Amino acid sequence: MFQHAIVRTPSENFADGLTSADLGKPDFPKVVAQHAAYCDALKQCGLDLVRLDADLEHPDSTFVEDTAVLTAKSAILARPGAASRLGEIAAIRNAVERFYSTIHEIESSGTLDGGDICDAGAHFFMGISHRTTEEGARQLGEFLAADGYTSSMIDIRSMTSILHLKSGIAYLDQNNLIVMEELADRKEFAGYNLVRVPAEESYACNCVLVNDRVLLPSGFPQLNAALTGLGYKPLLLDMSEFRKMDGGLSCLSLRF
Ligand code: CIR
Repeated sequence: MFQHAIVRTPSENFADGLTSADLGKPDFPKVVAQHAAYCDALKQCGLDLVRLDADLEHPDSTFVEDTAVLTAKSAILARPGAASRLGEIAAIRNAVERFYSTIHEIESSGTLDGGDICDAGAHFFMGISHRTTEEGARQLGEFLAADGYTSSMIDIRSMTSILHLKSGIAYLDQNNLIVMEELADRKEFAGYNLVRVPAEESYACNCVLVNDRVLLPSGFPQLNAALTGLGYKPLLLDMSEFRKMDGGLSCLSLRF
């Protein structure tokens, strides 16, 4: 069970962040409203929120998941692959120090975005992307191994459809792995109960199990039905404004 989540208020210059999406400019009042609804959903799932102030220096800083990997045993501070995001780590370090006695960090020359790291129980999938290098993943793998977790790398550098590994997969529980069609036949995922998501719904692959609910972007009826059929209780959230900045649902919080 998760007890806490770190979130960060979007800054007024949110629209100045990085994006490759061609979906238009985010509407700031809607960004604020969608973020508030997201925070309410986390509270509804029973989490206490640590809310960090908006940071005008870092318009992407509301995507806190990219800045750390938090496990039951330790916190690993990431080292974002985008230079404009490196300065986001300091505030996250302060926030996690309250909760973790063991804090590691990814060091140069490695880079790693938390959005590439999928916690699948005792195993972690680490996406090698345009943000996360093999060296960054190697360092994370060592920290995880010291805590008794296994890990493996999945190269997504040839894919243009996703920014991070978790843009295309999500592990829930009970061996259930949500996966976009384009990744579904990767040998690494054999052995999981795959919930294959058709291309037109692949944005919704980035969903997250938070205690007894699955937070799921609204507007994706096939995945909603599949999750309901498996016994999950989806809690739908409008993510339209975050999607415009390549943001997935999971990246708006660090849950632990
Ligand atoms: C970026 O390009 O870094 C941000 N605009 C979006 C990051 C989204 N992160 C995520 O989905 N894990």
